[in-house]
Amino acid sequence: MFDDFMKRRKQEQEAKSSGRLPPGQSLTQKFPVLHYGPVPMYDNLDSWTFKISGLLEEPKTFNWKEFNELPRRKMTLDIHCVTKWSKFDTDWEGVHLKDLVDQGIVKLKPEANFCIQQCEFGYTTNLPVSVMLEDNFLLATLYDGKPLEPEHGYPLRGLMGAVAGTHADADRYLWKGGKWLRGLEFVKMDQPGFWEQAGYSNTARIWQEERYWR
Ligand SMILES: Nc1nc2c(c(=O)[nH]1)N[C@H]1C(S)=C(S)[C@@H](COP(=O)(O)O)O[C@H]1N2
Ligand SMILES: [Mo]
Repeated sequence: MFDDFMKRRKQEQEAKSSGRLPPGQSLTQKFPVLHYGPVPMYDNLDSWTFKISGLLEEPKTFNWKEFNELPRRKMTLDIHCVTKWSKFDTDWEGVHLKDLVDQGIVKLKPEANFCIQQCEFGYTTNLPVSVMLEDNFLLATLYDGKPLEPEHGYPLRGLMGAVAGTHADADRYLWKGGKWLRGLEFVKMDQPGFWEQAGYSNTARIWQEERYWR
């Protein structure tokens, strides 16, 4: 017990001095669960769809099988929660928006400035499209090589993290990834989402410690 504690303290000191731990954060080995409202339960994914709508040349709807046939990526990210825990080296697999854009599967209109993640039960969160095209955001279906746990967003979540060793402007707190994701809507004007309207920072940049705006 005490050894574990000392080990964690040591790792945390190292993480801080290496600049990998953002201001005000502590390291955890666990994977805490955080959200508002119930966890959706699926008997099967037969009627699950993923809709891409708004400012694009043609709207798209994918069923679960089609979604899994899209180009895929694996990513390892450090994740940082606004409630002050950080977890290093988390392994994810899923679909990256940039691949969909590069391969012409999603054709954005030039005025598509922001993207709203639309989740079960009406949860939304908003990001500039430029941020979602970076290497620290994924539409994730697998964590640690396995389907997501229900409470972590099964079957699909937006995942926002940071690439270890970089301090990118695109690095945002974890709430910028919506669990139980069912669609993306591209819009011209920004639309603050659920936590943003509840008082969390709209921009949520971790290295600037943008946690709350009131
Ligand atoms: N649909 C939905 N997604 C959500 C939330 C939520 O309330 N509903 N909370 C966000 C918050 S505040 C955080 S910190 C992360 C937590 O993800 P985790 O439970 O997998 O750790 O999910 C985010 N995604
Ligand atoms: Mo959070």
